[in-house]
Amino acid sequence: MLVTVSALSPAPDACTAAVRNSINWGTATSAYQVEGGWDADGKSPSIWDTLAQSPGKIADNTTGDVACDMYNRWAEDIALMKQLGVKNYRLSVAWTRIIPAGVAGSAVNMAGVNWYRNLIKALLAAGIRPAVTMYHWDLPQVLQDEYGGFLSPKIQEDFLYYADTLFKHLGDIVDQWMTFNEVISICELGYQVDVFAPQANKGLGAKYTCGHNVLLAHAKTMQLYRTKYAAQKGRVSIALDGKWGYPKDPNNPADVAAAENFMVFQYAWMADPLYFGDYPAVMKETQGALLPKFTAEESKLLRATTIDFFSVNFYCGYYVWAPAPGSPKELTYDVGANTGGQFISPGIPSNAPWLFKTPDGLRLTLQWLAKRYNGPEFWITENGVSGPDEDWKPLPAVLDDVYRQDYYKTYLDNLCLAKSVDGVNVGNYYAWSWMDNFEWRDGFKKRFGIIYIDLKNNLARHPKGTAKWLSQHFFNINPVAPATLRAASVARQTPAAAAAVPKPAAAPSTVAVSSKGKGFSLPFSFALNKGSGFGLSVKFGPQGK
Ligand code: GBH
Repeated sequence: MLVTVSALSPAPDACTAAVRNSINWGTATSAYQVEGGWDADGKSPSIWDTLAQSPGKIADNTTGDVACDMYNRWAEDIALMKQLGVKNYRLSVAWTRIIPAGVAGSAVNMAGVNWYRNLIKALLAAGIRPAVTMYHWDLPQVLQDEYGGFLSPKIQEDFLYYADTLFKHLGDIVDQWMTFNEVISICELGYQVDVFAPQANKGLGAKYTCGHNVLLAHAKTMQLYRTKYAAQKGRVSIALDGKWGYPKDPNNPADVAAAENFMVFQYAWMADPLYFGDYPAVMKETQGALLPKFTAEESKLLRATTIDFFSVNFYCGYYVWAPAPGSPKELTYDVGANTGGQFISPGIPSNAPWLFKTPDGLRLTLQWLAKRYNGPEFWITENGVSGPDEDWKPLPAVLDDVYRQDYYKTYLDNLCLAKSVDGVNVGNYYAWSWMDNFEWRDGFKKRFGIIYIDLKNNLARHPKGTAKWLSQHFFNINPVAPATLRAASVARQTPAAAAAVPKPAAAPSTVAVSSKGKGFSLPFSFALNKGSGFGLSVKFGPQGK
């Protein structure tokens, strides 16, 4: 369809051709959110099938049963990606298609394996390089029923068997892997509280137990890949998420310390064990017996299996301030301890209560992580926003997504500054999401796609303005991915290539970023946190669900 959209704005200032050339640009989805085919070809139910199929759980009463029907329409989607010049695509595999019975040693469902093989081969043939997440929240329901899913150490062995199966059957055509997507979402939203499946609601200790099992399953997977599958010569990581913490009053040392802890309790909870073999000191000191301990052997395994690149999902930042004196110690710095309340941010609100436009938060997060972990290669594996009014606006007006274009323009400007000015080693970037999809508890009410999905007309796909903007300035910058994966190593990301990015002669005048800067001076409103009234005034609890 021919549509008129607002004139495409230029590339962000900091994203010079040289900087854009030094990053691999792409877009992302996850299995349950786009595939549909929920019981096709031997697939068993996952905990998200169970949740979404229960009446009243999803905002618009949709499910992922069909979602975007990518299970049947993948050829069309790949053709559209190719048309827009997309060269990198992050997808996830549904565990329940591959090992329907879940447990280690049980049958591999070759129909499921072959669906992914066909998809990935078609991607490669279209010059698109895949990056595959093994677990994006769709746990086999049988494993939840049998032993409580991620609360039992048994999950480690079952996950390892699943990972082994993926390396064995897909490792010849996939060489970029992420074990898990967003441990905070898995463990806090799924096990500590009841926002996401399996809605365990078992408290803070459950979050930490879950995270511990995730870390050990991940480390064992890394070890397996580096021994049994070393010849595949790929790279493996784990996608971590976090919000940037802006100290509410940057001149108040207590707020600055709270914001620092806010970051530690998100990223360092996972990344300190991955890099240093243990949880951060402040977590061990304050969380007491709720936080599990690593044995000497586990700690050694973690240190020996450091991730091959640091994968970050970034959306926004919040204000953070010091907990009230006398707050219970184990809850003091836990980002999810509060319930009720609201997210408070210096940024411009979006139509999702948790998501604000805070573009410099991306740069600040990368600076913080680069410093703590000594400058690893970073991939932004998710970044994006749901557009206002896209759940009701008609075609073609809905495609003119100026709000989203501005989001990407400002965030990518900061990403390019992080690379060219701060020297952060940014390898890949994936816009979330390729298409509007099943946005978990929000169903199709929140649309993150750069491609619009017409729910009223057979799920027809229509590129939004953002897709055209990204296509012109970013996707088409990248060379075609090599068709054979062996050759597709990280040549474009060598230190020499990164060093070749010219630094601007003068520092950009527009963005002043200090490591704990305020960022924005927009008006904001306070909301009282219902309930606890202590701790960081940011929560990840249910929002009117
Ligand atoms: C990502 O998570 C997911 O990886 C992706 O699947 C998803 O589509 C995308 O975000 C957009 O949401 O219900 O108000 O308590 C980002 C982290 C965790 C942010 C859950 C929103 C819900 C908060 N997300 N959170 S609320």
